[in-house]
Amino acid sequence: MKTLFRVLTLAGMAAAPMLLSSAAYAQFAKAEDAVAYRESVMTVMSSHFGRIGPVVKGERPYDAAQVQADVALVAILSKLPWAAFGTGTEGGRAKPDVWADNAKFKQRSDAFQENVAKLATAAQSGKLEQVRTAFGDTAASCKACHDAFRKPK
Ligand code: ASC
Repeated sequence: MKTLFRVLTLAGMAAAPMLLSSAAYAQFAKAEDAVAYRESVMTVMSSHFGRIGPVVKGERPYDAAQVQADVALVAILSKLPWAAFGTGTEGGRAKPDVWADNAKFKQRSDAFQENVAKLATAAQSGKLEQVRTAFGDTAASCKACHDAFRKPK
């Protein structure tokens, strides 16, 4: 019985990443639920990303562990919004081109995620100079996607 439990636990742990990737098929009852989900993720991600800005500008002391913690959250959050841009979820500040030019949207969101991965590597290095460069590249890819696909307020 104990062994069976262990096997089931391990199987559950192995399935966890699949559950995460099946978020790509996430179902939202209403379009507004998808809008609220993606806006919430962006808000929290922006909070943690934004904390690194003053550090790379030299306005706040560099605490490598704190930057790593913020970047770790950004890395997780950066995977989440995309499943909430499914067909029929038009709304919020998303421009119609998210759906009309979805290939470009995917390209921009992929580029952003690649930059976040590089930022995570830079944070792990513990070197502020590397964090500064990767942070700038990531911010540029946030902006590139927003400029093309987010309505101004
Ligand atoms: C942020 C945030 C963005 C990006 C962008 C970078 O913290 O909320 O949208 O950085 O401003 O240019």
